Amino acid sequence: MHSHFLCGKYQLNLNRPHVMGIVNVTPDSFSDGGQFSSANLAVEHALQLIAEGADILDVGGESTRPGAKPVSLDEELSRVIPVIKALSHIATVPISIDTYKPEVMRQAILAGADIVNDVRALQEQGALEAVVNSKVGVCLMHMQGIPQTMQLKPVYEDVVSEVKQFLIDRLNVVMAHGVSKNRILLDPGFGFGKTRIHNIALIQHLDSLLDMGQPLLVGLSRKSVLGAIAGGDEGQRLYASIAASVIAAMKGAKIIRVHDVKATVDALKVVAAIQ
Ligand code: 7PM
Repeated sequence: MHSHFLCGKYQLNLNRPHVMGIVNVTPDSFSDGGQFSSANLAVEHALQLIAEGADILDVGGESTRPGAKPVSLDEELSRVIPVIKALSHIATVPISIDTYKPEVMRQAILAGADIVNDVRALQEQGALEAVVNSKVGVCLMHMQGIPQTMQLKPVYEDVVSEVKQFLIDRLNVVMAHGVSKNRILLDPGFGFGKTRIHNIALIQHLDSLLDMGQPLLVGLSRKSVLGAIAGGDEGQRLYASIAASVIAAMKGAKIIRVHDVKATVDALKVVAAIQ
């Protein structure tokens, strides 16, 4: 089997689990260097993640954080675009932009982004049009509700089949608009409108999402479901995150989105060796 994922100027051979390193671009509250210093910090962090073995970088302006207050379009653009511009010249791996806003997608693609990672699965008005006339790869993620309120009372009759049907529907819509199959990743969206029970059911049955025929991206890194299982707040979830990444890769996920790249790269080398 030779499954190549096409994304911008890259072609990834997903015959082993790949690591997507998270690059958060947040306002720098410690110095008053403003946007230059937060962009520089993010670029430095991104280069460190490449050195640690990241296969992809996911640049986000934090507009998709559950419960977070929305970031304005101008604020998001001014956070992420300078970082993508800088990285597109020096990075040796594909750059992903984590956004649901079509204008951010458009400008990120012009700035050199290779992948659009959209927690709203290109449902926003104009999002499909933003990616269709480019060569970027796309990640379509499932979410129930909207980030501000989605964790209040998520309800499913059958979480696995409902997430799967949503992803099938979005896959069909996106392909019908002219995005080829080999440009599309699917993601069950751990923690996005899901209780601990829902998240665990999705990991248990991750293999049943494989028959959609698309590579799966999984993000469990430091998420609260891991805190609920193993204890600890965000900074203390490394070992639980490694366990979750290994399980996801063993169950067939091809791209694992994480904060802790070096530890995950090592763990997934062990998975690759036995696969
Ligand atoms: C608080 C909780 C802050 C969760 C940030 C998050 C995913 C994603 C995110 C994912 C894809 C985080 C999340 N999670 N994109 N963006 N899949 N495709 O851990 O699971 O960064 S935001």
